[in-house]
Amino acid sequence: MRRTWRWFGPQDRVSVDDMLQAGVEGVVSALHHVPTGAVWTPEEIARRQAEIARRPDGSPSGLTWEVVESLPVSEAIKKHSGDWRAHIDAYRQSLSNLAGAGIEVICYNFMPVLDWTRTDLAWRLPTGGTCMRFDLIDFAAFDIHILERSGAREDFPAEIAEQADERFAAMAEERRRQLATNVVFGLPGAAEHMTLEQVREHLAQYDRISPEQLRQHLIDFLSEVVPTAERLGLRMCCHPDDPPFALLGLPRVMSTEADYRTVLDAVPSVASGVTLCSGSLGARPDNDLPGMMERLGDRVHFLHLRNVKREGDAMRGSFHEAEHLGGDTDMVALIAAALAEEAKRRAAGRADHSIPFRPDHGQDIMDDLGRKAQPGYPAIGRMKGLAELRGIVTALSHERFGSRGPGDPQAARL
Ligand code: DNO
Repeated sequence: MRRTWRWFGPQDRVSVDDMLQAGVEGVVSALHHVPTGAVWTPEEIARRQAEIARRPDGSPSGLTWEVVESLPVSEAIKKHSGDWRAHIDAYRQSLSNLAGAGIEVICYNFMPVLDWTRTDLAWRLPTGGTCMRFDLIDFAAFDIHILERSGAREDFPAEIAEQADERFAAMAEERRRQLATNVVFGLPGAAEHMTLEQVREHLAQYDRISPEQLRQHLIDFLSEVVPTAERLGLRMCCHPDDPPFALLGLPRVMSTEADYRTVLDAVPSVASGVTLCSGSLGARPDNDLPGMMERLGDRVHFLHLRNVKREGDAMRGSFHEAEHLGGDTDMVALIAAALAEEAKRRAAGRADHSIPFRPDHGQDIMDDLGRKAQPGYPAIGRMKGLAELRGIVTALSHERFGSRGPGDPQAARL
């Protein structure tokens, strides 16, 4: 398993040296400044590669850009509207330019309007550290009372809507403003402070798009770009919905194992695969992460290892981002399944037998608390996660004590 780390570019408060000190082998990055739908040019790709290759003192870092996260899919492609065909051509051109630069793994998602959503970006833990949290009652208060989306109340169980009424009534003006900012943080254009009116406009455009239709648009998109990816030797991998349930009346189609199975079967090429994000998928009690790794494994091209603690048994409920070995996902079993998949690939002679993983998100602890890195992407919290995950990988791979895959007598002990 290859240790990777998400880096947002030179403005990232976590430096190339920090990555080296954390024990990173490869870098995950994206050209966040290129507008969605436009081509990633060879020049811009080469510039980011050079930034990754150089330490702050100018000496070589020895690191390379190994995974793209994300090459974003435009809203036009998701809706089959406007310039969507031109955006597909641009997507293919970007894939070709990335392949030309030697980058093979391309992560993307197919969430309409929203990327990830939380109600708290810095929720205080008993230790004094902070983490991100999704509180369903706060979210309902936003949807019903701040966004005032028509039909919002009916989208929640009656008791949640009532609790949201009470919570909103007691909420200070400052918290109302902060809640709105937190929820729309993942919306495209959030950096330009999208107004609530603009959010409503984006949402309205999905009024007539059912989940079945959105799924078909995803399959259409893959049918168009996967042959190109295949020819170029690339591995595309779809990130799940985060959180993995319907929000704001939007269709969501990559939330469960069945969702993945449908899309993988519809475009049966190894170039179309999965970003298995244990944190996103783990927010639903019916997602069995080690089992998904076992069953979807041959198409998993990228792993996001993160843990969430669900605050109840509901299929759609509150959760917070736990420590990497805390929370509800059995991380040891998940990593064992990933190592077993790698062993199968080695036996089959697959060149992609080493699966890149990154410690996804981290709690803000120690010096992270003043550093103001991207929410979810602190230096020390992620380094702690990486160290813990690396310990499991090392132990399970140990030639005397660990499992080296199926058939190994040690495997039974896991
Ligand atoms: C959040 C991330 C997501 C992810 C995209 C992938 O921290 O995991 O924003 O990068 O959904 O396309």
